[in-house]
This record gives sequence, structure tokens and C-alpha cells, in this order.
Amino acid sequence: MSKQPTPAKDLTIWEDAQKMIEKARRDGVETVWDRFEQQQPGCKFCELGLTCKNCNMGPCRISLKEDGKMQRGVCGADGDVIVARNFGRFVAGGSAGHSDHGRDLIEVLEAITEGEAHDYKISDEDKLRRVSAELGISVDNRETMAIAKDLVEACFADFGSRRKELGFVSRVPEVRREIWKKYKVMPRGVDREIAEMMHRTHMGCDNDAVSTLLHSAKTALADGWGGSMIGTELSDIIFGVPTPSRSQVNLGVIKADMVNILVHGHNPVVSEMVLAAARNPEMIAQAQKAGAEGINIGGLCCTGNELLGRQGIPMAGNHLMTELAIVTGAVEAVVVDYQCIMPSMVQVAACYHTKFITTADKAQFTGATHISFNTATAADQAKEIIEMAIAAYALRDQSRVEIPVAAVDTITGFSNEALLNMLGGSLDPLLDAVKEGSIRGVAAIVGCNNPKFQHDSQNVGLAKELIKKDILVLATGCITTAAGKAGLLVPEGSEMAGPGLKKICSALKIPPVLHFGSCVDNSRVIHLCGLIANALGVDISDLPVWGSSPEWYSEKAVAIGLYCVASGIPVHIGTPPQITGSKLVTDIALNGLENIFGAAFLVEPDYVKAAEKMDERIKLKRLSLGLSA
Ligand code: BF8
Repeated sequence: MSKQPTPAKDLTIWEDAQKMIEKARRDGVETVWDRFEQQQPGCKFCELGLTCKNCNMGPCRISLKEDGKMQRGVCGADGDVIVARNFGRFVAGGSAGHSDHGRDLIEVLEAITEGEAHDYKISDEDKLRRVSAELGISVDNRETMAIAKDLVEACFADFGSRRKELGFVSRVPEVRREIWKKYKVMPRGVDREIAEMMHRTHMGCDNDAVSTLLHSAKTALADGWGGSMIGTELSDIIFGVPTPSRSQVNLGVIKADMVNILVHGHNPVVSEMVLAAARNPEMIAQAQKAGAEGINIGGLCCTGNELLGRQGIPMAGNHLMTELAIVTGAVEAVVVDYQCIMPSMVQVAACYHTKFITTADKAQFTGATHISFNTATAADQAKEIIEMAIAAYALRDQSRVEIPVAAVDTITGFSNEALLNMLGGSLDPLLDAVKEGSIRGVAAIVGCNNPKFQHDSQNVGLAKELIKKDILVLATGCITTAAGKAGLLVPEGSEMAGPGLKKICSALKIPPVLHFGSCVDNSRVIHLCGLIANALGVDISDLPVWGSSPEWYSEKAVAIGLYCVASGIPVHIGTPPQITGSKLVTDIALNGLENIFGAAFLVEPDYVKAAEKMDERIKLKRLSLGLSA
């Protein structure tokens, strides 16, 4: 007898997702949840981190011997070393993803300065000058392009081997920098730390788990204060600093009478151009000629977040919604750049009339239509993409279209600059609110999804629990759509908050959860923590702050978690990474890091308990600062 499928309501908390899971089943489309089930039970050795494939004497997988002692791999590596090496490579993968994204932005700025990217421009000259001055570049009485050229060089240099420390380390409180120097984790060059991580974990190098873990922290710091921060700052300079605006979320943003194009991935370089082309009257006229009302651009994942923050485009969904968006049957094209794009999107798109278009040479998918995107020809290529989508509209089968819910309103697009602006140009009103206890603390939630949890149950549950306790939540990445769907991204959402936070939200007309951008934009969060710590004359680890990723899944999320911890921000995660096969490594992650960095990881799969534990620490930190609990 074949097994009954798990009811959709057990897989996701959202009506739009439940309806599309049911439609996918009717349409014969396999989704992430089907494949997750097929993969059970997972490999225990891998789950514990006790497998090693770093050389060809193996692969090895180690367990307890009959005498109760732990086996070693063929080379002699013990469980602690194997777990630490695997973890180090995991962090290197995440850091490489963010940082290579950051490098792409440097290349775009370089092309602008060389007159080779006519479709792009410097949108925020003020920020260009501000950031350049911070990095020691002379800005007075100089031409914009001359400054930009120097900024390009300074950023490229941060990727290399010649620096003693990264440029943006100047934003880190002095006392924290001393900690990094003491433990030799001061990040020098982004590529250097990533390459050294790969070197250290080659057979026969770093065979001491503590040493490998410290370099993991250094690699992650190079991501946070290097690659990611460069990505964020240069994106702001090229495309503008996010400012709050109204938008909408959920699958209801897909319109039955429009040519729908979803942008997915992380880097705004392609999606900004696609959006600009979709707003071109010539393109709109073409879409209307094809029988549509117009062209609708919707966002998925972090490319969506980038455009949501700067351009207010609506968000169709987060990570586990990406396949389901196509299942609506109303999507003409999904245009992707890189990261977090399920390879299955090609197969799901093939079940409908949807064109799946890849644009990055480093992220090609068998079966997709590939347009090798080039900044020199960006606008023309974006037009070509729009024309493909319009052509696909003619192939749409309206009888297969089902848009399950109405869209929900949001206010999104906060940034440190927007926050300061809102506060009248100074952090003081925020600090006063923290001091008087209206805002008891701040938690940044990085919202991946993972089918190990009921989709978004933890993300939304945790955010609601925290705001009830007067803890302001900053949302980055995939929690954005979740928070939006839950009504937490509008000022009225503060009805769900505690009295203090509610008062502040009413006074400033802001939501209790502030959208702070994409995952790369967690650099805004650490920067903000640095600004607050400097303003109070304390270390970041003294602040009543948390990071959290309840439903994390990616290497990038672990890199973010580790750079937050190494910066002094404790981090909650819903499931452990693959380290639990080593008691030593697990103890370091949960406790030992606290002794070094003044912050560590908390693993707690229950969001109510997680919120309580986070609150406990916030109380302690407030008391240590001489504030009421
Ligand atoms: O970088 S939140 S699922 S889309 S990893 Fe991926 Fe996680 Fe989403 Fe953005 Ni971040």
C-alpha cells in the first residue's frame, strides 16, 4: 500500500504554500518536501560530521570501537579533527559565496569608472564619499570617478594578501580588535583566509581542532567585515541606499493578467536591469500587444530583498516558496543569478510554460536558458529576457493558473542610514529607548527555510515571541516574506508587541520587525552593533543583542552566525551544524567561544524556549550595563 502524503498543513504554516503543495501534487510536480522525505533516514555519520572525504585513502567514516575508543581515519585523524575540518570547509564555502558576490560589485564599480558599464551609474555619491573617507581615501575637492577608482582599488586590496587587517575593521570597537589580535583572528584578506582554510584542512596540515576552529572564525570575520560589507556598501553606492517604502508579499503578488517575471538569487546587478527593462514603455506596450495588462516583477529570496529594499518590488516568497511560485502556473520567467536556487527549479519550470533563465556563468543549470550577463550589454540583455517572458505569456494555459491568496501589505527597506534618518540624524533616541527599557534589546533574525521544520513556523514564532518581550527584531534574508505574511512588517504589527516596543513603533510609525535587507546585509547589523558599542564606549559583546537563524540551512548562514559570534553577538540556531560527533567541537561552539569572544551559539529547536533563553541573556546584559532588566 502506498504511503499517504504528509498533509500540506503540516509542512508549512501558510495558506498560499499549502494550496500550491496540493496543486503540485495534482500536477505531478515533485517539490523539496517530497525529496526531503525520500532522503530519510539521513546518514548518521554525515549528520555527526564524522565522515572525511578530503583524500583518496578514504573516504573514512569513524565510530566507536569495541573497546569504547574512537576510531581514527586512515591518515590517523581523530573525530575532533575531522569534525573541525569539515566545519572549517563549510564556513569557507559560505564566506566564499558572500564574498565573491561582493567582488562582483567591485567589478561593476570598476566598469563604471572605466566607462564600460553605461547602463549602471553611481546613484549615491554621498555614500561613495563617506565610505571612501572611512577607508582613508582622500575625498576633498576630488572628482567622483577619481574617488570611485581609489575605492575600487581599496576593495580589491581587501581580497588579497597584503593587508594586515581589512579596511572596515576600522568600524570595530578597539577592545574587540584587541581580542582578535590576541587570538590571531584579525581578518587580513578575504581570499587569503578562505584559501588558508582550504590549505589548513588539506591532509597533513592543521590537526588541532581548536586551531582549525579559530581560523574558521577568522574566515567568517573576513566575510562579515570584508566581502559581505563590501557587497552591501557598493550595492548602496551603485543602486542607492534602501529607504522605507510600502510593498506587498506572498503568492498573491503574482498577477493573473500580467506577464509575471520572478527574480531570484542574490546579486542586484542583473535584477536591477531586469526591473528597469520591465518599466520601459516599449516593453510594456509589447506585453500589452501580447494580451497582458503589463509586466509584473516579483522577488524571491535575497535578490528579491535587494530590490524590495531599494525599489519596493513585491516579494512572491522565500526559499521554500520558490518552486511553489512556479506551480501557480502564472509565471512566465524566473530569472536567476546565484545562490540558494534549487536545481529542481528547472524541472518544475518544465512542467509549465515558465522560462528558467540563468545569467551568471558561475551558476549554470542543465536544461535552463543561459544568458551570459555582461555589464557592458546589460540593458540589451535585460530587454532580451523581458521579450522571452512576453513570448512565454502566449503559451500560458489559463486553466492551470491558480493564485491562492491576496497579497499582504508591508513596509520594508530599512538600513542604518534610514534608521539614523528616522531618528533625526543621531542614534541617541534609540539608545534612550534601550536605556529606559522601551526597547529591551535587539535581535537580528536571518531567515532561511529548512524542510526539517514546518515552513516558517520557527521564523514567525520566534519573531512574535521576541517582540512580545520588547525586543526589536531586524529581519534579513528569507524571514522577510515570513514576517510580512504574519503582519509584522507594518506599524499595526506592533499590536503584537510588548508595551514598550509598541510605544516606540507608534511614535516612529515603524513596524516591530524592521526589514534590513538580504543576507549579505547582515553586515549592516554588525556595523550597527559597532556604532552602538562605540557610542556607549563598550564592546559589542556587552550589548543586549542577539542573532538568530531558527530554520537555517546554508553554508552562508553558518558563516554569518560565526562572524556574529566572533564579533561578540550570540547566535541562536534551530538545529546544530554537522559537529555533534565531536564533544570538543560542540563544547567550543556552545561554551568555549564565550570565553574567547564573549558570545557563543545556542542550539534550541523550540522557538518559545529559544526566546526565553535569549531574553535571559538580554536581562543579564542590561543589568551589567546598569540598566533595568
Ligand atoms: O542568503 S536567507 S535561504 S536566500 S541563505 Fe538563502 Fe537563507 Fe534565504 Fe539569501 Ni540567506
